[in-house]
Amino acid sequence: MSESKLFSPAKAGAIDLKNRVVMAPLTRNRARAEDDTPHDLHVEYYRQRAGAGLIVTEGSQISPQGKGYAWTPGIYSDAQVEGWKKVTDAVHAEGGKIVIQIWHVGRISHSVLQPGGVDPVAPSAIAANSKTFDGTQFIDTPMPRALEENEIPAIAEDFARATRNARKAGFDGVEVHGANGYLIDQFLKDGANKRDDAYGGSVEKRMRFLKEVMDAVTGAWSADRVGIRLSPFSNANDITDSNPQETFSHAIRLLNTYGLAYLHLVEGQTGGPRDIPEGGDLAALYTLFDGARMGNNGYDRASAVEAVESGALDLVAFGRAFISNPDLVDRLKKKAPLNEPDSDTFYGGGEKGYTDYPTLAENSVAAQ
Ligand code: 8OZ
Repeated sequence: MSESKLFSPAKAGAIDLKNRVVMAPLTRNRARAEDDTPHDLHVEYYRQRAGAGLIVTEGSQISPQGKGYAWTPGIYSDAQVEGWKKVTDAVHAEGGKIVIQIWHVGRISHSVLQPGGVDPVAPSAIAANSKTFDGTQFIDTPMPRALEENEIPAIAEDFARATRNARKAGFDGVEVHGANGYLIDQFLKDGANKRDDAYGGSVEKRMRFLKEVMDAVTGAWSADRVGIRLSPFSNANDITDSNPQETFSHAIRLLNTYGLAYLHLVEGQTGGPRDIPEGGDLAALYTLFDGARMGNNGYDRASAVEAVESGALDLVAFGRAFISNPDLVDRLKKKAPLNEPDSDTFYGGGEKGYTDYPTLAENSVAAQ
């Protein structure tokens, strides 16, 4: 029996992947509370999942200001770099590849999560009708402060520092989080960006922040080690755009000028239906892009095999299935049943629901 192309090697820019199954970025809220540092639990969690062709880590804040939820890890301090180094060493020892997702949440935060208790920042002073998690409960995201024009370049520089730190920590590359209603998406989409300066108004102006971030990141590491995640049609975190097909066609043309490792698209609503609104065309967006195409959202074995064999995608990212199946690639190869994820342990806590999901071999021992 010939194996599906899903299990064949691929390249994402300069990164060689042993198969085309990607572990999607997954927020798990288990960093050390005092300094947002990943630790031994993260080493074990990512080591267990090194069978993926590529692991994309959970979103990791580029600065204290970029944090939006309790216990998400950072990639701005030396202690965080040291913590991540242990993770990348463990994944590499198992023959895996791993990139870090670098993140600034913008308005999806709260003063209780911000240094000095200040308001979170955004392109415009428009509150998102959304929630964040403060470590105890879900709380409404508040009215943000609109960034001054002269504050914005420093945020792009924070992305550059995060990229240099990722390199020091031994990652194979970085994924810029441009999706799901966080800061880059807030600048891109006109529902959240009402600026009338150089960073808002026309599509070109709304893309300026993205351009400054990509200039900074690709200045810190070669572009063939840099991927980006976008969610053109998602309304996650109360984000809207009046013409996403046009906005994201422009954005992808801009991204093509860098020679990036990959484009990662959330297809439809983040963690929800795959439906695309009237006038939207995902295939057209993928076709515009000149690098590896990674798709995500609700794929199963059959739809992932089909997407890769038809040539629609080069790589398929699985989220929930990787939470509960550390050996997901092995299971997909064997068409074995999957463990069901327990949503009560997705966010926060310790090893329960994190590093204690059984492999196929452990399942069969348990069944005896
Ligand atoms: C779930 C919970 C908190 C954050 C995203 C980083 O949607 C997230 C996230 C997901 O991209």
